[in-house]
This record gives sequence, C-alpha cells and structure tokens, in this order.
Amino acid sequence: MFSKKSVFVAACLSLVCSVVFFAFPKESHAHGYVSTPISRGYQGQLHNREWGWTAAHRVYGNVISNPQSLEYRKGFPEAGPRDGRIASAEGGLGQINDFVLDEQGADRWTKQPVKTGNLDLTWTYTALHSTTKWHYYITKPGWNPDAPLNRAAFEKIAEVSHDGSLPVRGETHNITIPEDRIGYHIILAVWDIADTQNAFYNVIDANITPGLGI
Ligand SMILES: [Cu+2]
Repeated sequence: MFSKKSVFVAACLSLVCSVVFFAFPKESHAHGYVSTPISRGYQGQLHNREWGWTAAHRVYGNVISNPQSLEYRKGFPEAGPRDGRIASAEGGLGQINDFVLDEQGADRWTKQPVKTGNLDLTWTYTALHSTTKWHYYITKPGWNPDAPLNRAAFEKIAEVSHDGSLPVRGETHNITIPEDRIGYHIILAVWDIADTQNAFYNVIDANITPGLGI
C-alpha cells in the first residue's frame, strides 16, 4: 500500500503539473495572424467563440484554436507552400495539421468588406519575431474562386521591408487595392521572419466594393 505521505506527495505533484500545463499552453511558440481585415483563420477563431468548437471546427478545421501558426518555409512565390496548399500554409509545419483552409468555392468562406484604394492592414502578434519584410498579393481579374489557390492566380501589390528588428505591435501597413478588383477576391499576406527559414501565410476573403475616388 502507498503511505499517506506518498499519496500526499503524488497529489501535490499532479497539482504542480496541472498548474505548469495551464501556465504554458502548447502554443508556447506563438506567432501572428492578420486581424484587420479578418483573415480566414482568424475568422475561424472568432466563429469558434460565436458558434462553439464543434460547429466552427466543421467549417475551419484545427486553425480555430491556432490562427497564429500558419507557418511554412519562406521564399514565396519561388518557394513556400505548394500550389493548392497556400491558404493552409501546408498545414503550418504540423501546428495546424490539416488542409481544410485550402478548400475553395465562391461561397465557401465568410467574406470581409474591403474597398478599392487604400487598405489599412494589421497583424496581431502573439509573439514577436525579427522580421525581413511583409509582402502582399491579390487575385488577378478573372481568377477562378472554385479552383485550388495557386501562384498563377496572384499578383503582388505591396512589399513592406523591415530591418530585421522586431515588428511594432499595432503598426498598420497601408496597401492599395486595385480598382479593377470588384467582388470576391483573395488577399494573401506573407510575413517573412529574419532569423528562421519560415514565414507566415494568411489569406483574407474579401468582398470588394468601389472605394471613394472613383
Ligand atoms: Cu513564433
């Protein structure tokens, strides 16, 4: 039989373990996501809060608890996630571990209201990383929303270079949405990390309407 003392010690150890477990959740290496406009993965997290886990997970997959971890090798468009695996960032190096975000369709995803012209885009950082640059792409006129997302569907619209230091929380990037992109388009945001081989890939499903100045 166990002594009363050993039972007491075991109970204390399990309490310590549970405290340590909850104090250091598994996203101990957390990163960032585009929060303005709301990215596909972050929308999943918001729908998780709104709909509950089961309903949100059915639509978005594992990203609902980890939108900051859409991480894969940098070097887009020459390298990075393969065609058809861009939105999931190849499953985020196992941190997301599914490809639900790669599903496509004109009505598959919740759209964010975006206007042509100036767009203020903001990342929410759950951990800061030294940064080389951010680069932004948008689907071309006539892209096929029912086809798997591939490089050929995108063109680059902005690059924000950085000096290898940490990004500043709350800083926005002002990019320009071309006036000939009306209706459903996808914006691809890429955050290149300076001191790793990786980058973060977020897509934004935008319903674009004409902005001022047209
Ligand atoms: Cu990180």
